[in-house]
Amino acid sequence: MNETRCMWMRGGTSKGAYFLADELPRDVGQRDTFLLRAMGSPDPRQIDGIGGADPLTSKVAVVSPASREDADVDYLFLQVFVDQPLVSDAQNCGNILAGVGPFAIERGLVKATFPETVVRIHMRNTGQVATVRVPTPGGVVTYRGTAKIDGVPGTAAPLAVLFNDTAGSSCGSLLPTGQAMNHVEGVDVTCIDNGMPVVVMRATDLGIRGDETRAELDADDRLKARIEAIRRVAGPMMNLGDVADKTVPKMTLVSAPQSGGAIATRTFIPHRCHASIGVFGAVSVATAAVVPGSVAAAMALMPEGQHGEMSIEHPSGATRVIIETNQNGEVVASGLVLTARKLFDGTVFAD
Ligand code: NQM
Repeated sequence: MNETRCMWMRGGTSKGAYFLADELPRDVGQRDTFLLRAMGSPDPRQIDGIGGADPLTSKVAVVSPASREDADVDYLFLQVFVDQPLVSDAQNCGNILAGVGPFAIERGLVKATFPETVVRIHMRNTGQVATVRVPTPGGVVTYRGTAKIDGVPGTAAPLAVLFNDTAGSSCGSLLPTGQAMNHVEGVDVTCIDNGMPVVVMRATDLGIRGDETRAELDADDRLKARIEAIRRVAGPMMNLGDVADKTVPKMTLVSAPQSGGAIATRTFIPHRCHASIGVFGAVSVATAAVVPGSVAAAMALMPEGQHGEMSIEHPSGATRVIIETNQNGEVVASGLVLTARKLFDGTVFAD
């Protein structure tokens, strides 16, 4: 296959190519070859493709009719590496998820209702279902609106996203090591998975303040080598096996909140610093903050009650996450508001 239909969308604070599954090669090897060529990988500039030379803009959503009854569509997330010839399905992506509901309606997989359409999305990477409310006044998707998310200029239509069963999505349990805190390579860590495997560490334990810019942290090769050494040990402890070629676990350095939020973060995904924070990354860090004895709990400023909105600070602002706990303090649901925008619809070539 040398060309196929493709919609280019911003989803949350990421950007990617959205495809219908039956418009891509069925064979996984051929599919990945096509996607690498279309994105322009491997090349740090992705000059010969549509990728944006950043892991956050080299993403793919593959959407198909649902394979289970409690969902409307299936969504497979693929990370196309920028400078390696790799395509990975080893992680989910909550930002690209934001565009899946609108895309499914635009392509006719889901019929729009008035004034909004609820789309239940089976996230194939991890096996859970997310529920997204897509504004469809007049029976068509609207991208314009008043919702603002940090890391994206301007405003857009709000997409309310709800997750119920994301604990242990990739690692089998919320705390895959069985403990709220472990000691790895001389550093206290909390290994957690509430939608995304994340290793939470104190920024100060890694010799930084926690308010540095993305560029400053990306330029710090010693820091990045230390984080990678911790990640290689933590990965197997989190039931992820050898993580040398995987994009999980994500590595989040936390510090006391600086702008009125619950906690401040700098996240490596895993080799470059995130411009903000991933959606499931934010949900997992927020969850760590409510786990007694975790690295995050000690420094987080928590909301009152069982239905708390937590603001997870990051390099370009904050992500507001709703974390719902039961009487025992266990997290039972999470949610947040995202936005997405259709940028281009056409044919992508991989000649
Ligand atoms: O954690 C980046 C992103 C992500 C993933 C990454 C994401 C999530 O911001 O749910 O959204 O962590 O690689 O798109």
